[in-house]
Amino acid sequence: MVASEEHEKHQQIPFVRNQVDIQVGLVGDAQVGKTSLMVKYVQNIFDEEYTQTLGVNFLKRKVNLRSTDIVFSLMDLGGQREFINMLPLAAVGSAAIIFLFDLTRPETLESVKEWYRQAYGLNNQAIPILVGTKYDLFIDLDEEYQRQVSKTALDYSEVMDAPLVFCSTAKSINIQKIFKIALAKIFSLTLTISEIKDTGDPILLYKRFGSKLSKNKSSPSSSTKLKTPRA
Ligand SMILES: Nc1nc2c(ncn2[C@@H]2O[C@H](COP(=O)(O)OP(=O)(O)OP(=O)(O)O)[C@@H](O)[C@H]2O)c(=O)[nH]1
Ligand SMILES: [Mg+2]
Repeated sequence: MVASEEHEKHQQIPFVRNQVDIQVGLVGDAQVGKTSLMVKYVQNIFDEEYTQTLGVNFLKRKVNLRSTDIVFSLMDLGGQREFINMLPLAAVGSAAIIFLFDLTRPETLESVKEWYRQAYGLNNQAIPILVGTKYDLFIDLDEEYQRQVSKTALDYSEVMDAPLVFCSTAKSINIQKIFKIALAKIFSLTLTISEIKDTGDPILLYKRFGSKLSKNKSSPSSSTKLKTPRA
């Protein structure tokens, strides 16, 4: 084959990018905002109306990481207790599991213990990420309540060795960052996103959590009782 033909042949070969599929599970009590977060991240839509998830929702989103296409398969489990038998669909095979609670309903943070215990029993390799939702409503609640929830959430994230993010799907706060953190922790990459630590701000803490080398994870056992929020 002459040189010019060789050249032409090379040009006809399409450039094939690597593709890596990553499953991420979303779990937490009913109405904490799991479906809203997933739909916002994948379709950039927010719906104020609640539609209960019956079983499991599934959406995909592709992102680029250097020369690789990462395809996120997001598995969103309905939070009603009756769907707990479908937890394996969200937990088994997931590289990361996002545990969501509603920042305005402290009992949903308390429930994370049980969600974590059950999910961890099915998959103890997944990176856990703890996400407090509805930050837009949380900032209108009294400061003492905010301080207490933030402290308890941090206690939980420490025991779970999970990055902690407060987000608002309604106001598009910290949504993309949750998945950037998931990706970084799964592949042990360095992230340059600034951390946010102050009470009243949309907390974003990830640097010291979720290192693949960390071992002794256990369930949160914090007995701190949270007060009911006041507007
Ligand atoms: N203000 C505010 N409302 C939100 C936010 N995220 C979700 N919601 C609302 O909270 C309600 C519940 O959201 P969903 O995403 O359906 O909750 P879910 O966790 O999927 O609930 P289940 O499917 O029953 O497990 C809906 O009315 C949403 O519009 C948020 O960031 N801010
Ligand atoms: Mg749902």
